[in-house]
Amino acid sequence: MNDLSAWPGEVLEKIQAAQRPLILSGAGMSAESGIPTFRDALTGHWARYRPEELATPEAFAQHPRRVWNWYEERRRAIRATRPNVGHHALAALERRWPTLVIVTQNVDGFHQLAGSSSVIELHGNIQRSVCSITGERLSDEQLLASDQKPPPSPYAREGLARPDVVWFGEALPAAALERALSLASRCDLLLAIGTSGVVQPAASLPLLARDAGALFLELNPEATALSPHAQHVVRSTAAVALPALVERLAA
Ligand code: BV8
Repeated sequence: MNDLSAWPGEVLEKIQAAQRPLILSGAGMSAESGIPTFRDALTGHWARYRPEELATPEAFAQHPRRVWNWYEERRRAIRATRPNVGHHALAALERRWPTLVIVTQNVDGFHQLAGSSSVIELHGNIQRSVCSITGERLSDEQLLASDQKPPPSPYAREGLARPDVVWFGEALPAAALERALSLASRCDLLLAIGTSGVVQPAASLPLLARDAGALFLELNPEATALSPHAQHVVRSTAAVALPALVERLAA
């Protein structure tokens, strides 16, 4: 069901006029693929933890097996599902707007899987594992060489395999952040999709764009920390409103 009313005429005209659109996506983008959003990623037996307690280098240092198992469970959940029609709508929009870039906080790789070719991963990718000391990539064979959880790293004596994601308290990949900041300061449209706008520095990108003169739109079924700053809010979901946007722009 496409919610055509989600994009009123005057907003649609401004979107159509955009030359340098930028997308900021968060966990809500993958919610309709069945992947719990980050703030509710801790369901079941994980519910006694907060994400900020597991997604940190300290947690990994103290409880490597617990942290590794949480990521293994999330990796399995991601591999058991697919990008949704919202991801595919953004890939279709890129065909209309070759300059479209997606800056994502998500670690599931679903934008790329759906066919988007210009994706900046601010927080890494859960499908990749690296050495906890050297940061070198571990292959599936190296991961499967041991049944320890987490597997030992072949690159450093005390090294362990860790997910190639940015934990709280860790710096974002410098090149990715630099490019995202530069694009946000030069875009003429920023659409934030499915993010609560809590995690920094990603959450500052829409405000940077807006202060630099861009039209800032938010797509989210709920109010967020970013909502008051948006020039227009689409209270809908990614898998409903994004195909509708593609349809409206194609009309
Ligand atoms: C850093 C990878 C410095 C791991 C993640 C104040 C200012 C600046 C920084 C800080 C600050 N206070 C604290 C900090 C530090 C911290 C931070 O921001 N903490 C938060 C809790 C306040 N930031 C950091 O530590 C960052 N690093 O600052 O480094 C530094 C510099 C130099 C040297 C050393 C250090 C690192 C942050 C990255 C953390 N890693 N992920 C993993 O995934 O396990 S963040 C994690 O949160 C995910 O990536 C997630 O994507 C991201 C943001 O969450 P959201 O995507 O917004 O998801 P959420 O669940 O919150 O919301 C979902 C939304 O979707 C909701 O609004 C919902 O309504 C909506 N929704 C639901 N269904 C749908 C939908 N929308 C559309 N359609 C639907 N169907």
